[in-house]
Amino acid sequence: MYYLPAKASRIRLREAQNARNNRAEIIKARSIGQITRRDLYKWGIFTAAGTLALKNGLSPFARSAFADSNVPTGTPRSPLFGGQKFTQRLSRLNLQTPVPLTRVPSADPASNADAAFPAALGERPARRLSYHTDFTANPSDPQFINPVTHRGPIEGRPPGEIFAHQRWNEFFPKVGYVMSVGPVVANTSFHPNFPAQEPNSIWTYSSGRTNTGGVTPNGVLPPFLIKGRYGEPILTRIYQNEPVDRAQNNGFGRNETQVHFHNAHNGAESDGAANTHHFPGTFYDYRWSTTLARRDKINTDATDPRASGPDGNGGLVNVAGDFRELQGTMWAHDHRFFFTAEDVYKGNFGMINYYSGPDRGNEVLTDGINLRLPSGSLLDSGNLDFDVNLIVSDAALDPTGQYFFDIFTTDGFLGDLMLVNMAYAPFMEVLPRKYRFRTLNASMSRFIQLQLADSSGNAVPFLFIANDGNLVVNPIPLTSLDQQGPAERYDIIVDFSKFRIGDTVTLVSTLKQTDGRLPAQQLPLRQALAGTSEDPTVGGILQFRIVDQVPSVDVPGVIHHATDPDPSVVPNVLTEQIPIVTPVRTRVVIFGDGEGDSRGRNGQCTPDCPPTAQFPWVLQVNNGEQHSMNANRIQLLYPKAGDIEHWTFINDGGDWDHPIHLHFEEGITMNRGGNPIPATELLVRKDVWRLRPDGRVQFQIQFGEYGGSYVNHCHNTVHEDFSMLMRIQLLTGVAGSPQVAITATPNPTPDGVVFTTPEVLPEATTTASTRS
Ligand SMILES: [Cu+2]
Repeated sequence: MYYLPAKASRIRLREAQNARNNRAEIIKARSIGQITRRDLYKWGIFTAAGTLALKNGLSPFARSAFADSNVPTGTPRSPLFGGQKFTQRLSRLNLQTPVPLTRVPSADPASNADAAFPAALGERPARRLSYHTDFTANPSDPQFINPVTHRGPIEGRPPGEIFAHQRWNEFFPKVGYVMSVGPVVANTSFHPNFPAQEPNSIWTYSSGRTNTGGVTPNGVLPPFLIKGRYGEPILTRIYQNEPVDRAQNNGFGRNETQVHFHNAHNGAESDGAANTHHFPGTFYDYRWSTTLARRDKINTDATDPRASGPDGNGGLVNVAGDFRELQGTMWAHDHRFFFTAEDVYKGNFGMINYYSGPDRGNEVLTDGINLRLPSGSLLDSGNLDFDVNLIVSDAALDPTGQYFFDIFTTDGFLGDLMLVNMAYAPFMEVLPRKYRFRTLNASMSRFIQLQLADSSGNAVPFLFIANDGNLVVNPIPLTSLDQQGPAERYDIIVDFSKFRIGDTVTLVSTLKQTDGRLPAQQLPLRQALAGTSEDPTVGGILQFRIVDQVPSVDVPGVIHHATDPDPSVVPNVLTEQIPIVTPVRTRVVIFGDGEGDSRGRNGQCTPDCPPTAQFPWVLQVNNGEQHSMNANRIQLLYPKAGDIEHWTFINDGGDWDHPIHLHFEEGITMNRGGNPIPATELLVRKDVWRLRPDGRVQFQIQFGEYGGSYVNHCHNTVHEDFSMLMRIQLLTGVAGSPQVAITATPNPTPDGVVFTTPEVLPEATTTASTRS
C-alpha cells in the first residue's frame, strides 16, 4: 500500500519519512539536471523494468527495518492541520477576460495582417511568423533579446515557415489573452487550515504580463478557465515567468514549458507538444483556431447552422465543418517532454470550454439549434451559473504542509488528498434545479470513479451527456460514472429539484487504488462514503448544499432564487452519430513493457537522455520496431489528410491500465476486442482510452486541416515521462503548406532553436492489410 495506515507507529512513520526525504533528494537532483535518469539506472536505483529498487531507506515498498519482512514501509500520510472536509467553499475556476484584437499591416509578405492587442497592454502584435526569426537575424538587437535572462529570443516559438501559424489569414485571431505562468502568489493554500504554499511549490497561471521586471510570484489558484467560441479564433500569449534558476523549484518541476491544448483542433505549432518548450523570460504565441474538424470536406460553404458559434448577441456565426465534431469541455496543460508529470502536478493547467450553436451555454435561447442545456441565461452564451467545471486531482503534502511530488516508482504517483479545483474537500451551494458539471481527472496516475450520494447514502441518479468534450447522441442515465483515467472528461447533468432546502448531496470518489499501475476496485457507495478505506482518497470529495438562493457568477449582484423556474432542458437527442465505414487502412499500436522482445531499439528519451538509457515502456506500430520516445524519430506517418483509418490500441504490458491519449483528433470508439464496452464509450468520440490489463480498443480516426508533429502517449504522466510516447507526423495536403512534407525537429535552447532532420521509421505492414 502506498500510504501508511492512519495509526502507524511513530518509529515506522519516521522510517518512512526518512525514505521519502531520500527520494525527494533524488527527484530534486534529477529535476534540476544534477543527475540523469541514466545515473539512476547505473546506480541500480531504477531497474531495467523501471521499478525503484527495493533498497531499504529509499523505496516505499522496501522491507521495513523493524516490521514484518513482507510489510512495505509505505509513506506517511499528508498532515491535515485539523482541516475538516466541507468547511471551505468551492472556488470556481479563474475566468479569463479576452481582449479584442485588431488587424494591422504586416511586413510579412505571406500574411495580410498582424493581430494587434489593445494599446494599453503594451504588447507586440501577434503575427504569422514568430519573433524568434528576428532574433536569429539580429542576435544582438536588444529588442529581440529576452529581457529577463538577457540571452536568447524573446519568443520561444521556433523560427521559420514550419512554425508559422498555419492558415493564419483564414483563422485570423479575433480575441486575445495575455497570461503568464509562474510561482504562486503568497498566502495560497489548499485549505484554510493548511499552511500557505511557498511560491515555488506551485507554478500556475495568472492574467497579465509581469515578467519584464524579473521573477515575481504571480500565479494564482484556482486554475484558469477560458471560454472559447467557434468562429472566434483565439491568440493566447503566455509569458514564461518561472525562476531562471532551475534549482528554485521546491524539489520538483522543470522551468521549461510548452502548453498543450488537449485535443483542440490546432496546427502542430500551437499544439504545445512538438518539442517546443520555452524558457523563463520568453513568451509563446498559441493560436487556438477554433477550427471545426472536416471543414475542408463537409459543409465547406458553412450553410449548416448546427456548425456554428455564438456571435455575442444571441445570434450565430456559421462555420465550415462537421457539427458532429463540435467539442465542449477541454483542458490545457504542460507538455514538456519527460517532465510533464512534475509540471502538471505543480499547477501548470487550466480548462477551456468551447461554445457552439448547439452547446451554447444558454438555457433559454430558442432558435431550433440551441440545446438549452443547464447553464444560465444572463449572458448570450457561456453562462456558468449552472454549468460548473470540476477539476479533480490528488495531492500530497510533506510534513510541513508543502505540496509534494514523489515519483516513488515508475509505476506512477498517487496523492492521498483529493482536491476539487485545487482545494481540499470543498462545498458548493446549489439551487434545487438542474446543473451541468464538467468533470476532469487531472491526476498524474490516479483513476477515479465518481458517484453522488444523498444524505442517507443512497446513489443519486444523473445523466451522462459528453465524453472527453464530445456530446453523446442520447443522454445516458447512470448512478455511477465509469472509471475515469487521467485527462478524461465526463459531463453530467444532475437534477437537484427533488431535494429540499437544507439537504446535502455528496460527490464521492469510490475507486480504490493502491499503486500507480492501475485501480484496485470500486467500493460500494456507503462503504466509500464512510472514508475507512486504506486508500485515503476514497470518500466524499465535494459536498453540494441545497439552498434557497445563490449569487450569480455571470453577472455580479444578481441573485438566483430556489423559486425561479428552471428553463433548461436535456433533449433526448444531442447530436448525430458519425457512421463507421470501411477504412482506407488499418493500424495497430502496441503499448508494451519492452520485455522479452528483441525488435526494439528502445531506450531513448531524446533530447534528454543518452541513446543507451533503458525505459520500461515501448510503443510499436504495425509490428515494426519497438521504441520509447525520441522527438527526432517519426514512428507513425499519416500520409493524407482526410483518409479514414481504423486503429487498434493494444496493451501488451500485463498488469497495467494505461490511459492512452491521441493528440489533435478524436476517434470513434468501435469495440474493446471481445470485452464489454460501456454505453458511455460505444460509438462515442474520445481522445483518451483506458487500456485495461491486456485490453484493446479499436476506433475510427481521420485527420485533417492541419499538419506537423504530434504525439500519441500514455496519460499516466509518470509513464509518459518515462518515454511512453511516440511522434506522429501528419501531412496536410494543403497546397503551399510546409506540412505537406515531413517537418524538421526543433531542439530548443535558451539561446534559440537548432533543427534536426528526423529519422522516419518504415512502418511494418504485416497488419496493415488494407494499406493503399
Ligand atoms: Cu501508462
